[in-house]
Amino acid sequence: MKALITGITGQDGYYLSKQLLEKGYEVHGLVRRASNINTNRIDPLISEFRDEGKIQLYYSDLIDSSSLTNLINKILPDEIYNLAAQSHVAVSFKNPMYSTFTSTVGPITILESIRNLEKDIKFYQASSSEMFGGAEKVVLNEESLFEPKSPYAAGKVFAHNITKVYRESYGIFAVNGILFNHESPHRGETFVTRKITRAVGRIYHNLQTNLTLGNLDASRDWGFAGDYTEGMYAMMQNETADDWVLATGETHSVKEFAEKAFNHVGLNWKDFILTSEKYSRPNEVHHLLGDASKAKNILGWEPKTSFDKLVKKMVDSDLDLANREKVLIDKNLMTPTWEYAT
Ligand code: NAP
Ligand code: G4F
Repeated sequence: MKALITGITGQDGYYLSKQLLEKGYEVHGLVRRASNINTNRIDPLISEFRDEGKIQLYYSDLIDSSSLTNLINKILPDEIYNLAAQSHVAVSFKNPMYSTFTSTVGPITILESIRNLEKDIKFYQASSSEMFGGAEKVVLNEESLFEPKSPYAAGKVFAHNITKVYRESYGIFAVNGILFNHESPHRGETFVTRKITRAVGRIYHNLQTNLTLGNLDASRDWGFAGDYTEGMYAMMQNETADDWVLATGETHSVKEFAEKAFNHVGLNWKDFILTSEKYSRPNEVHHLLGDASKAKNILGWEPKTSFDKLVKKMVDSDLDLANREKVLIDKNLMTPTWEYAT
C-alpha cells in the first residue's frame, strides 16, 4: 500500500508515518522548502526506512495546486492523508489569508485530482474540534453545529464541507476526522501544553525563571497524538467513508494542565506562572469536550493514554531535552531560547 501524507513534518505526520511504515506501507510525504531543515521529527524514520525506498519526500506546498496535482498523478497513492495546515489558531488571526488558503485550496486541489483519476484513492481530511466554537459547556459529537471562532476554524469548516460534497457527489472515499486536541512530546512548542512542559523542563534545570500564558480558564479535551493517528488509519479502513469524532470524553483547564505538569517535578505552578493579555485571542474557544462513541462502537477505537499519563510523558521528555540543552549552553554551544510570541 502507498500513502501520501501532507504535513508529514508535523506532529501527526510523525506518528502516522511511523505507524504506516511499521504496517509495511510505502510512505510519500510532502515537505515545504524552508531556509532551515524542517524534517527533524521524521529524521529517525528517514534513516530507518530510506534505504528500502519505503519513505520518499517531495518539495511542494498545499497552495501550489499544480505541483500537488503532478505529485498525486506521479505517485498514484492508495490513500492520501491531508494533515498539512497553518495549525495555530492564534496565528490564524494574524495570517488569516495564508491560513485560510492552506486549509481550503489544499483539500479541494487533492479532491479534484482524485476525481480526475481512474484509480480509487481514499482521502482523509484533518478536521478539527475548533470548528464547534466551544461557547457552551456541552458534549460535542458528529451531529453538533459548527460555529467557527477564528480564520483557522472557518477554513477547516470549508474543508470539512467540501470533503463531504465530494463524497456525496462523486462517491469518493473521503473521510473527515474531527479530532479534539491531541498532544505529545512532538507537539509544536507554541501550543499551550508543550509551552508548559518545555517551561517545566527549563525551569527545573535553571534555564528559565517563569512562564507567561494567556487564558488559564480555557478547557480542552486533550488526548495523546499517537492514539489519534491510529484512529485516522481505522477510519480509512472502515467499509464506508464517514465523519468521525475522536476525543477522550474528559476536559481539563489550562490551569489544571499546568498544575499537574509542575507537580510532576515537585514544583508549585503558582510560583512560576504569569499571565498577559498578549496571549489572548480576538475570539476564544472556551470549552471543548467530545463524545467519540461512534468511533468506539463502529471502529473499535478508544484512546489508550490517560490525561495524567500524557502530562507525565510530555514533562519527562522535556526534562530530558532541557538537560541536553543545559550541557550545550554551559559549553557556549547554544544560546538560551527566547520567549515565543504565541
Ligand atoms: P503541525 O504539527 O502544526 O503540522 C502541520 C504540518 O503542516 C507541518 O508539516 C507543516 O509543515 C505543514 N504545512 C503548513 N502549511 C503548509 C503548506 N502551505 N503546505 C504544505 N505543508 C504545510 O500540526 P498537527 O498537530 O500535526 O496537526 C495535523 C493536522 O490536524 C492539521 O491540519 C491540524 O490543523 C489538524 N488538527 C490538529 C489537532 C491537534 O490537536 N493537533 C486537532 C484537530 C485537527 P512545516 O513543518 O514545514 O511547518
Ligand atoms: O494549545 P492551543 O494553542 O490549542 P487550540 O487553540 O485549542 O488549537 C489546537 O487544537 C485544535 C483542536 O481543537 C486544532 F485544530 C488546532 O490546530 C490546534 O492544534 O490553545 C489551547 C487553549 C486556548 O484556549 C488558548 O487561549 O490554551 C489557551 N492558552 C492560554 N495561554 C494558550 C496560552 N494557548 C497558547 N498557544 N499559548 C498560550 O500562552
